[in-house]
Amino acid sequence: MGTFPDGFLWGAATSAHQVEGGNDRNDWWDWEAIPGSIVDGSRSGDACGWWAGRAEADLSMAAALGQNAHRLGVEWSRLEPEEDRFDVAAFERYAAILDHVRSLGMASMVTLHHFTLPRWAAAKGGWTWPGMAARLGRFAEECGRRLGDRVGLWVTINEPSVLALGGYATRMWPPGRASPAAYLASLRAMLRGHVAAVQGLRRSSPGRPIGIVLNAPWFVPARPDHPGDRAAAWLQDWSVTGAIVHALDTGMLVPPLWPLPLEVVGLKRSFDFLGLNFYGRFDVRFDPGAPRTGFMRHVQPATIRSDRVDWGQPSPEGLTAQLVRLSALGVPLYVTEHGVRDAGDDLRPTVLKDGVRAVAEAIRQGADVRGYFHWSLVDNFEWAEGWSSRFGLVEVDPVTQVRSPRPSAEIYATICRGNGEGV
Ligand code: IFM
Repeated sequence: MGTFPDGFLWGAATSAHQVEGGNDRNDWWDWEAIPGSIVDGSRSGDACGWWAGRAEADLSMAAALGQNAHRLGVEWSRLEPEEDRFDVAAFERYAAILDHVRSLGMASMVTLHHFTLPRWAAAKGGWTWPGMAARLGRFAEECGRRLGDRVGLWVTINEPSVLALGGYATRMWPPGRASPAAYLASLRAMLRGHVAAVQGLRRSSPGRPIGIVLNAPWFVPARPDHPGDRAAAWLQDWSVTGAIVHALDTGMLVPPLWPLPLEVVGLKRSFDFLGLNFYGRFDVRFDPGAPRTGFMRHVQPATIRSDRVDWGQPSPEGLTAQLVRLSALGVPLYVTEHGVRDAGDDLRPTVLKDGVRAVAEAIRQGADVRGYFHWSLVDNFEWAEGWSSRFGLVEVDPVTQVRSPRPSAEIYATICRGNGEGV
């Protein structure tokens, strides 16, 4: 037997708002309309046309490219356009998409909350509204009831720390709160939302594995022996990843999430698997002259960087390290996203192959990794980057909707068909 177990999931990931098009009832639709909010002035618009019918062709293309699984999202604002009013036709459209996935022999992983909020929930304050967690729980229960028999794996929330950073600590994303207190409050609320979603899904979709997806960048000291760099790297990791992993592991909020240890009832080990989204390594340097960025700076080379966003330096070692770290929690792991901003497909072949080797190395070191989902199947609406950052194995022209597979699509197909061997 090779390194990757039989039944390993090889797929790509997408999220609802980024590919569907016409999602005009959520907070992102409104945010995109604010001048200056999207770097290239673009809008999600028709996105990749999945809602209008292109999902099936793209998923068939994924299957033809050797993929045996797909991670997709459902859009809360479609399914619950007004508080407590669920849209039966929208559930039917997702049921049709999931039936298509199944008819292709592919497994599905479905994310309930991937950054966007229905307008009615955003209007109440989003993740700083005290009722938010319970609303996610109610929504999750309804999704379980109506779609549960079609879903392989459920994900409650995608990347709480990234949403908290973009929307609550800064003004990059809605609701643009730019407040450290809101950052922490939103994280606490998302952890509670995860618990409520798990409870809702357990009631309506019993027996289906449920997980949460964490983005865990690899923060390393720029000068390995420098005490200031070491402390800064540790602190950044702790506030972005470590405190959340600790909370999921023990059920306890500790600083900076809460000043004194505080239990969140139901949180401890409230997941059947964990998803890791991994993009890169950040070299952290202590900088006494940078109080606004917590006395630290990132000094890694600008490999996956746009004018406003840095995804870090591609780092197979970091991917292995984070998988091995999460394996300490004792549940199966999935790489739920890994990829690179690279319209020219210059870096992607190497990032992809190195990434798969890094997963193999984590498995050799004892991590129970069950799948790898590349971000992304197709170019899509990259949040505040608009259409200016391209992550697809397949290029998409958002105007003509023409698809053009990049060389990486075929490289990945060979990996998928060979179950990861011989990379
Ligand atoms: O496009 C995003 C995705 O929605 C969440 N994880 C990171 C990706 C690339 O930035």
